[in-house]
Amino acid sequence: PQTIYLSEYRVPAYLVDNVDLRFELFEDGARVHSTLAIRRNPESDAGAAPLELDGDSLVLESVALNGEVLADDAFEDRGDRLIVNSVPEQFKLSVVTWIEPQNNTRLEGLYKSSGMFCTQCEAEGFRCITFFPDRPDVMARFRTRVEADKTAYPVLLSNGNPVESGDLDNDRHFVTWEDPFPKPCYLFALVAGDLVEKRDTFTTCSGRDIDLRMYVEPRNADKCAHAMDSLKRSMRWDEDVYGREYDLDIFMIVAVDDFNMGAMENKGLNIFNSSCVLASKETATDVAFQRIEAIVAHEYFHNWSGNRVTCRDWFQLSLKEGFTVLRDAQFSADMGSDTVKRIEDATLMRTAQFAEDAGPMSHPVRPSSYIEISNFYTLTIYEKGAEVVRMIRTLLGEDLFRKGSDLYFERHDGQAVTTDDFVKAMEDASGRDLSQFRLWYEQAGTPVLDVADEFDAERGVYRLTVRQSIPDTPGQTDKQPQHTPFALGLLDEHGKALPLRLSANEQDAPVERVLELTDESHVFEFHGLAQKPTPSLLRHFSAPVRVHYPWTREQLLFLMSHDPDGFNRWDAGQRLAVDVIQSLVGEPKDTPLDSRLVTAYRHLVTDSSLDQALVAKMLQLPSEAYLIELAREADVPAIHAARERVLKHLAIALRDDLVACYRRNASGEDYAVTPEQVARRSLRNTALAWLLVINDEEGRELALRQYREADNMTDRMGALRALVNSDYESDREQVLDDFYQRFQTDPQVVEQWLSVQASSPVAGQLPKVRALLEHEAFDWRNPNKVRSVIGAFAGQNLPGFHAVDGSGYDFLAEQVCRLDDINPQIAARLVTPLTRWKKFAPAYRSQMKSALEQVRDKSGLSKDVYEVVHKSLA
Ligand code: BAL
Ligand code: ZN
Repeated sequence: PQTIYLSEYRVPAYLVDNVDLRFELFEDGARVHSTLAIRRNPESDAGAAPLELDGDSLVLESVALNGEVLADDAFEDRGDRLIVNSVPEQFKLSVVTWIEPQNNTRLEGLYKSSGMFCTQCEAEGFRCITFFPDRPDVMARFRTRVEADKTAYPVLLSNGNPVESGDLDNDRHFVTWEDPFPKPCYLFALVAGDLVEKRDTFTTCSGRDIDLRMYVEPRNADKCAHAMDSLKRSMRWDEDVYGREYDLDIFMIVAVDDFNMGAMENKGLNIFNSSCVLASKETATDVAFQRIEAIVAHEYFHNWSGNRVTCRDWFQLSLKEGFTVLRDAQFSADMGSDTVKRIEDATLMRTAQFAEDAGPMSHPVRPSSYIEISNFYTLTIYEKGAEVVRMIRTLLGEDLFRKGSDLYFERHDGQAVTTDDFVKAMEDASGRDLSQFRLWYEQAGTPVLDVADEFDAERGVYRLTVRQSIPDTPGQTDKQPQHTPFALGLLDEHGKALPLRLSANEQDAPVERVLELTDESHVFEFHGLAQKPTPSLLRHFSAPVRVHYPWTREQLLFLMSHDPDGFNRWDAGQRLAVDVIQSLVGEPKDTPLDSRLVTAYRHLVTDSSLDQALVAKMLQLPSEAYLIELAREADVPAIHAARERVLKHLAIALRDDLVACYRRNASGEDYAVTPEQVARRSLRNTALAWLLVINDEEGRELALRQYREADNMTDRMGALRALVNSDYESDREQVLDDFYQRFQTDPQVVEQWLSVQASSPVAGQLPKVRALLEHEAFDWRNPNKVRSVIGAFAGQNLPGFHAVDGSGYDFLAEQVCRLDDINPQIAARLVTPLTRWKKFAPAYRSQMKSALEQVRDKSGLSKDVYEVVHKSLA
């Protein structure tokens, strides 16, 4: 397969001003009539070069230029390319293609899901619909006529506004849509199906009424309210916080069951994976409710950060994704708790993005090459990209950041631009020099900050030395220090925040500062201190870096209960738990455990005056995935055993407190996804899980009762998960059966049922996971089902996946090979856990590598999987 390089970017030789599409949809295929108004690009030096259009899996029926059907020798159909040799400066090209959506299992382009037609065009799916310059810097106005059987497909949708509709012969009908905004073809969408419509309206800040519509299958009609409310909140928030008003008269959301991604921001017609949009309290957990709110917001925010201003090329993907993830994170923080949201984001970064950045697919936020762009919808592009924009905001301050964002949207509205254009707008609006900061986009790898301190008692000066280093990553060595905001505070021995005087005579010094790191090493002196303070470093996770500082357990315990910064209180608790667990890895079972951990956790469980949302987070022990990421050579069974020991030790010591915590957090009120209620349910379910870890009989009874009596999925699933992960085998089977009987007709709930089993770390799970693949509910063509079983097993059942006999690795290799023929994008995602083979202890490493080699040697490997596997074996 061919590698694409950023350095080889050239402006398009031809531009498309208008696209006229006509879709004839049938059961055995679809005929697509496309007429493109094309002209030479005055900015291109390609002159009268042949016209080249991208294509994939298309049957070409005819080509006409300015209405004249072209003879066979006037063009060349190379399958992935249609070349028209001689074209005038400006012309209309009409192409008719035949496609088979019903057989499209890759779910790229036009395909069928539960009987409806739908599309996914980002990144390069439009070329599976018709021949087109499939690149984001070709922006055109689309007019789309959809024709289909009226009974089977009463709803016909595309981007923009409906301008015409009517009946056709043979019980068919049509609707024509016109999108007034020029857009790249990756934002094209079409839906045809038998769907119910839910309507609402939103009045924008300038007084325009927007028609909001959700389209779902009839069985999901009662699961739309949360997404609709989330949408209205997002629309208001984007006006208030970023000054962005919606621009079309209609905004539509469609839910589909078979979808590779979470959702897609097609102009005016967002298409969602059902699991990321449909919710009722009976079927969705709190986490799902919050995820839906965030994703609805994310897709909506793309209307400006992505659609009005889009990417010049796919190397710039983080231009829209990083910025939009930051925007949705700000929104979620405003809707709930800022600290909790930050904890969740930092956890994802430190557990998964850092692992990606230290692995074989490590790449900069703006990559410089790729084989298959679908492989670059990564945590680095999304989450690290968001952290990079967040750092700009931290460096500029909120007001200048907003000025920069306003300038960016104003300057580039209707354009396809680069991450550099974004940074330039921030520079121009703020007057700040971000030239060194740009390295965050160019250099891969997680920077390490080594922090050392000393106290000069005589001078009352506390000296902090911060050294920055960035590890080598594939293709990149000898990196330059990056411009990094480093937020910190200092505490005295009572936990009081100390003024941070950078010189002896500084008046009114703040108690928190954002220091700016630009050199490899910095020394900061803080004056006027009576005693050596306790540092609270990298507050709010002010940069996506690892901080190494020789914290003592006393310091961590102190910060855990005294740091005024909630994020760092949580962080101190995590560091302490990590330290305790790590000290037990591979040690004999009777190695004593630091009793101070019990004291600290007892305080959390019993003191209801603490912020309960924060406590709910602090009670989550560091995950196995995080402990693996921190290990030099991970021995997963040993890590699992050490973590289990700590968990059991805490649960035994706090047994009565846990029961009391469980009872105290019983919910008497109507279900609502408020931060208070979410915290309560989380605490209650944590207490339950811990009680079942130690086979507590009362805990078991509480779990069974909670399972039976729950009026919402958070509680039912909390009880189910606790039982499934417990040693109570017959209860486990019974509740699993009951759950399936109750919810078998609801795909989103069945996904949760599959996932809770596949991710359960109880021993001997692999045969059960294999059995799930044979279950009537499983479907190889549905990405959610695949993720719920295979993804959950390899990504969450870490002791099962890393079984010492290598059976977990062989299982994954086998399934990836099978899936590669059905849906390469999903196959390439699923193989990820194997690609981290270098991270593990030698016995595991070699078996992982040979499983990867099995995948590599599969015949007809897709370029998606090829890229991931070859890079990780290099
Ligand atoms: N653009 C792909 C889906 C998303 O990030 O919103
Ligand atoms: Zn996005």
